[in-house]
Amino acid sequence: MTGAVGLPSGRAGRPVVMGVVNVTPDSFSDGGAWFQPSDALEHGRVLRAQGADVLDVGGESTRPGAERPSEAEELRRVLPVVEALAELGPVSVDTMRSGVAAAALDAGATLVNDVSGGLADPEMVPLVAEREVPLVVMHWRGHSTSMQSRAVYGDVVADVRRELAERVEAIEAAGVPRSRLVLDPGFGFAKTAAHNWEVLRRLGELVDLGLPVLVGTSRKAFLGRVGRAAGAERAPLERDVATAVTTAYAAGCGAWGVRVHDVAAAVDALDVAQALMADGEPE
Ligand code: PMM
Repeated sequence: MTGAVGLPSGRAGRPVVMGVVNVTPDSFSDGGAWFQPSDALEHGRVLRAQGADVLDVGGESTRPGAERPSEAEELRRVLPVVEALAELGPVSVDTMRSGVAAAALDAGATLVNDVSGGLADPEMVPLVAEREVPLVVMHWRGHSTSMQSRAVYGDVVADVRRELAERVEAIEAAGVPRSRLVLDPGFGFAKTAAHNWEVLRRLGELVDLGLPVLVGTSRKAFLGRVGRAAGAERAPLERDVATAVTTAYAAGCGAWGVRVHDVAAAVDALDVAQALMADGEPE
């Protein structure tokens, strides 16, 4: 094994832009447009050219109610794409399976994005400890088939904050230093629209935990409904302007990074946010 891998950073002081490459037939956000490896590769190249700092390659849809693919199928989907895209720059693998993470790291990925925060597979945290790579620890309460029944909170922000802090403690105790962890509140995972809005409004309380925070609101359903009558929601592909707004807002709250489908819009939004937060005339 070579030495430990650090966290990626954003260009020119901007937050990190993680571009989504879903190699799935059934993701809510892009309707399976990149299911063929050649299409996923081409899409990844475009996102990289648009300014993505990291490409997040995933082979399992986590939309509410989704059935899981087998591990063999997940490997078949992601490995060729990870291998080819890793030649162009940093790649993360979006998986809950340690076997898929291990193979993706062997193929050139340098970051693991586990939406279960290491809970779904007990071998995930030991693998990340051994490989000395960064880990995105998302707030998670169960697989997609059952997660919406778990959307029960006292104070959603306090509960997410506490559950993430507990994960950090357990993961650190298992040998992954906190300097390699990124937290993610898990928008849309075991959360109603009201919960998502509350977490986004109070994002600063999660940033205050002192670890980098990744924000994944891109194209999610709660952005589709706002301002629209019931039955007139924006379709997923019509949510990129709304996502650009949450991206700029996340930057203002001190987020470390955003996970987005429309990378060009995110880069624009972050440039404007950065100009707003700077002193004097922007460059
Ligand atoms: N959302 C999805 C998948 N992976 N990973 C992180 N860290 N955070 C998220 O919010 C997240 C994720 C589901 O949406 P997709 O269809 O856009 O991949």
